[in-house]
Amino acid sequence: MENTIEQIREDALAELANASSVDEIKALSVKYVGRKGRITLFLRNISSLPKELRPSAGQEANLIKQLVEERIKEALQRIEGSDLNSTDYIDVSLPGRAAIPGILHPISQINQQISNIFKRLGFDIAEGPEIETDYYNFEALNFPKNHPARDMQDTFFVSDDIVLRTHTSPLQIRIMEKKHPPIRVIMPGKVYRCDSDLTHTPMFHQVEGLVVDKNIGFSDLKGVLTTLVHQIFDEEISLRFRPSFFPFTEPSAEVDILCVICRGKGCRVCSQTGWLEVLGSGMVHPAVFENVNYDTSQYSGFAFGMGVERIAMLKYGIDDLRKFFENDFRFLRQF
Ligand code: 2U9
Repeated sequence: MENTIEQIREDALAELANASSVDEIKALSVKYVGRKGRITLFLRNISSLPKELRPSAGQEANLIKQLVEERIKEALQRIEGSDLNSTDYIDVSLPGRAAIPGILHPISQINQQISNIFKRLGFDIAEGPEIETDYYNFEALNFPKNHPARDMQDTFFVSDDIVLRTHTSPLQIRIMEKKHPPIRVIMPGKVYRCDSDLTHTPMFHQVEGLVVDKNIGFSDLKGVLTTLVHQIFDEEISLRFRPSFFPFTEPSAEVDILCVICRGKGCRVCSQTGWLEVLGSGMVHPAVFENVNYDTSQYSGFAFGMGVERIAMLKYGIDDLRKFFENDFRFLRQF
């Protein structure tokens, strides 16, 4: 009888070593350790052995049964390439996980919205270098030599003469150098200022615009910017044009909207003024036109600029500028 269990063991191990499919292994499992398997029957028949042989035969048969069962499991793992007992066993019957569709960053969405508004108004869209010369960033735009914007505290200098553009305005100069009026163009792009706190980041997005033609007046500026603001904020919100100063425009005006939070009553967001600044604008300074050899007796124009992050914060009621740059999907997926 002990020879027989040895024989069963050898047969089982040899057959398992040669098995090459899951079905074959399952059939061998039935053949050796199933209800009527060879090892099972051997164990069942132990009672027919002489009494003194029963304990050692039983012990050996049980060890062989354990060994064969282990080899069956190993053979299955070898073929299926997975550990059936481990927690990362793949349950192929589970439903698949849906891929999260990508979305445009809220700044890109606002940029696109602004571009679409201007495309409908007949404007071109231009892009240009983010590293500029002192001439295009300041000199040609009528910034005097001692203007604070030229200070290290406000501008990133690459060298004495090269800066990271502090606004997209240098591009307007480049365009006017190449093209005669009429000009209707907007310039979306990244700009850089040496500033970092709750409401300022060293890089932010700006959209500036320029219109030059015969007979362009302040009323054209007001008409275009009123249309822009109404379309961005999806309603005919009240605007006010407040006198201001920029080196490249004269007269200049900052544009405010009625506070979107308190509707003019005064609150923390509008610093109790009832108004929120959204744009800077003005009629292009004659000195700027002279720098690009435009005849100021024939042509006039207006220009404007806005910070895209600021517009997005007001439109969506976001109080912390840093949220745009953290790339937290829980924040971004809301837009
Ligand atoms: C040329 C002539 C004039 C562009 C202008 C502003 C007013 C302005 C700010 C808004 C918020 C910058 O992003 S911000 O910090 N911009 O207030 N920009 S007029 O005027 C130009 C540009 C180019 C040749």
